[in-house]
Amino acid sequence: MHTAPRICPLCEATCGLTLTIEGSRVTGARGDRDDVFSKGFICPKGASFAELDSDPDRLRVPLVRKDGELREVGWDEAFDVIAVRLRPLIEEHGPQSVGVVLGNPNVHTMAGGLYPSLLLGAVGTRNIFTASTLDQMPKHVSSGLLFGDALAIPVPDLDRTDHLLLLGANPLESNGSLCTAPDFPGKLKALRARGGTLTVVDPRRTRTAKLADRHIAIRPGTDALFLAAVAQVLFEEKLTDLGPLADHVQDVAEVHEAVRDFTPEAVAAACGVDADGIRTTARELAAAPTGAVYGRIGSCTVEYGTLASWLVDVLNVLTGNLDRPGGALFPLAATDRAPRPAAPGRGFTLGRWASRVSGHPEAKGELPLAALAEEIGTPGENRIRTVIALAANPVLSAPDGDRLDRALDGLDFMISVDPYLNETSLHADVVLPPPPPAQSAHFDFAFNALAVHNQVRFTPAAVPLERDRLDESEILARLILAVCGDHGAEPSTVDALVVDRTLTKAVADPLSPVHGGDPRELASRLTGRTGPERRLDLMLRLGPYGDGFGAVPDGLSLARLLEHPHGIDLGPLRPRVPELLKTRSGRIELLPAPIAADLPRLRGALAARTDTLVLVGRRHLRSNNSWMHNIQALSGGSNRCTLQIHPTDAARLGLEDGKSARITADGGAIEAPVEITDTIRAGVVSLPHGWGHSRPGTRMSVAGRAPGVNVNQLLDGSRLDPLSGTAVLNGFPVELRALL
Ligand SMILES: Nc1nc2c(c(=O)[nH]1)N[C@H]1C(S)=C(S)[C@@H](COP(=O)(O)OP(=O)(O)OC[C@H]3O[C@@H](n4cnc5c(=O)[nH]c(N)nc54)[C@H](O)[C@@H]3O)O[C@H]1N2
Ligand SMILES: Nc1nc2c(c(=O)[nH]1)N[C@H]1C(S)=C(S)[C@@H](COP(=O)(O)OP(=O)(O)OC[C@H]3O[C@@H](n4cnc5c(=O)[nH]c(N)nc54)[C@H](O)[C@@H]3O)O[C@H]1N2
Ligand code: SF4
Ligand SMILES: [Mo]
Repeated sequence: MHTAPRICPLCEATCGLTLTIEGSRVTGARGDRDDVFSKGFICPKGASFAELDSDPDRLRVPLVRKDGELREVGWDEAFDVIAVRLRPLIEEHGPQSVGVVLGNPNVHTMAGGLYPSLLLGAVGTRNIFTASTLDQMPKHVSSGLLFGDALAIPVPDLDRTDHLLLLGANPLESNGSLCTAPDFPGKLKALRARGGTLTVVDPRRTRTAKLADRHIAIRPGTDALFLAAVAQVLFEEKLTDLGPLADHVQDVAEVHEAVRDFTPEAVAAACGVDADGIRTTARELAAAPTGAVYGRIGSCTVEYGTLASWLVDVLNVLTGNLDRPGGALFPLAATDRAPRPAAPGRGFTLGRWASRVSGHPEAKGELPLAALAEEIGTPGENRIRTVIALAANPVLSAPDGDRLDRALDGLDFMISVDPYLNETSLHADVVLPPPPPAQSAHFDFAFNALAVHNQVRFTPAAVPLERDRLDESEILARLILAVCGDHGAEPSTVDALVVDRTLTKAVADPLSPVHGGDPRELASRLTGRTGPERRLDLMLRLGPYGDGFGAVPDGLSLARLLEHPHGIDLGPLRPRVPELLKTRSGRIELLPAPIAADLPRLRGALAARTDTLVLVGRRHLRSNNSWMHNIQALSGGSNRCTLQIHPTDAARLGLEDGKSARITADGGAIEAPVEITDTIRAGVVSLPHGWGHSRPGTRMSVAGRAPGVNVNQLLDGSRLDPLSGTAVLNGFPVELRALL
């Protein structure tokens, strides 16, 4: 029996775990007290790592459809099938006939960080759909427009702030999102213990809201109105103070003009909150020595998601909190681009192309995942005929799974890279299962760039790869080779190509520490046992803390990182403006044109009906989207798919606790057990997502025993935040009826 460190891949907090290993099996997990970032924190999901890793329902070998049935085959045979079928389909129908779907776990694996962009390049399709358009795309769009970089997302400085205004997030259940912070609950408690204040805006009195000094139970979908009113008060009461940031911001007066009509009194009825509460929120935010505004799912996946996301940072700017310690800052990760002298950039453009059927504009190169079914099912040139799904379960995660279900059945060819035979992968012609997490090395490419403290950690595979297994990196590299017509070539050639391309560019760059060097000689100095590890070494060495291949003697490299199995602390977040700005003006563009053009729509919301019942989602600590209901240790108890409703609404509609209700909306009707609770605002009901494991043909035995219902069946995919193409998953109207 021995132990090994492993960074937890199960949520954005990226806690360090200490795995107990017997032989080559993981038998336990506890928090790693020596981890420089998480310092021993663990949650029930991390604690169930062993069960999750050894779930007997995980696929061991590839599946290939033969005579209509999925059969187990060897890896070579699976890739032979892909090579024979995929390339000819692309040649016959063109690259746009391929839809690529990237799901959430891609941000939680090394493979998902390193290969999807290469796959997309190899296929050459614009039909790219990811979980982002069910999630944080509004934030990418607002960051793209404000800062010129869709990936420049400010995070609240949780450890130092004096005041946090948190909207539409429930980190006590989710452990945080777009804000990587192990022990988020502890950080909120510490904020209060040091005399700071916490305001939570959420239609539900969540566990996070219970921790707050003030809870504002807003009517769903109206955060943009609320935030606009807070901005209006800041202007009206002369509470704006940009501080040193003022030199780098344009259009402040224009924003003042744009929010003039959104007074607290004007928005109060629509938001369902009192005007005084909005004024107090503005005054407290302005008065705090430092403060941060932070919005998440409940402010993103709503009708005005991009406007709300934009206003979050407008408030951070107006109060001088953007880019200052204690406010909202931009992390600098070890694999980020090394800082360079400030210079105007290329800016961020929306709508460079549009989806074929409904003409949805692209955002950040993506089309709305809600439009995938119609892109497959609607005849015509460039119809999607082939789908490659990497770590995605859109049949449950995206609107109208029934329609997507039928559409996927009509494809010419489908590949799923997925450890489970679930609601989506059951449609594939080839299923390629990655190994359990303990068998892969881990590095957080995505989340270090969203972390509340700069740090870097790498954990090698904790146990060796089992026989008959391929690392997910190798699976994706082989897929890329098949797309390129190089089936059978060494997977490492994909990594070697990237290394060569990156170094060739670096040696030609006068600002690079390797300027003038020889790419081949530099490549020969990379360490790492695998292609992805060598690529990581390259990124670290050319990154902001890197050794520059010797130019910076104490700098970072993979070898140096391996000497620190519990990670290296890179210090608290530091100001990065203006160096990080990539707008055309070289400044923060506070009122971008697409935002200004969307504001009249928000004005319309002032007069919206407030008497309809609307639905919001919720998360449970022992769950994760659609794929962790198969772990016995995490199932049952309060982690259930119930319809939460306020007592007054239940009484009015004749609903009884524990009995079923029929819920009807745009996309159809579902039935769920009623849970009466006064923790939800009247006029609002809540159902969690990721349930509905009752479709025949899946192989998830535990999940199938308590299947729940799919909330996304209530949607037909037509409700989108127009600027980002993000599905409206929160705050849509529903009708209820009691069932006997
Ligand atoms: N109504 C409603 N719908 C929602 C949401 C909501 O709040 N309300 N939330 C949305 C959000 S934020 C998100 S991110 C999406 C998530 O939706 P998806 O992107 O579909 O992600 P998951 O549901 O987590 O499913 C992940 C898939 O990846 C597989 N998987 C797990 N680990 C690995 C791995 O290591 N490698 C590979 N290749 N596959 C793996 C799982 O088996 C599963 O099939 O759902 C969205 N849908
Ligand atoms: N345990 C667990 N952890 C997870 C996940 C999981 O499924 N389970 N999923 C992971 C993923 S993919 C993500 S993206 C993150 C998400 O992390 P969070 O953003 O923290 O997600 P939620 O817990 O869904 O919290 C969203 C909150 O918004 C509220 N809300 C709904 N509509 C509105 C609205 O219009 N306005 C306001 N102000 N609030 C509203 C809901 O009541 C809910 O409490 O969690 C991650 N972590
Ligand atoms: S908080 Fe997230 S990263 Fe930490 S142990 Fe739990 S699931 Fe894993
Ligand atoms: Mo997400």
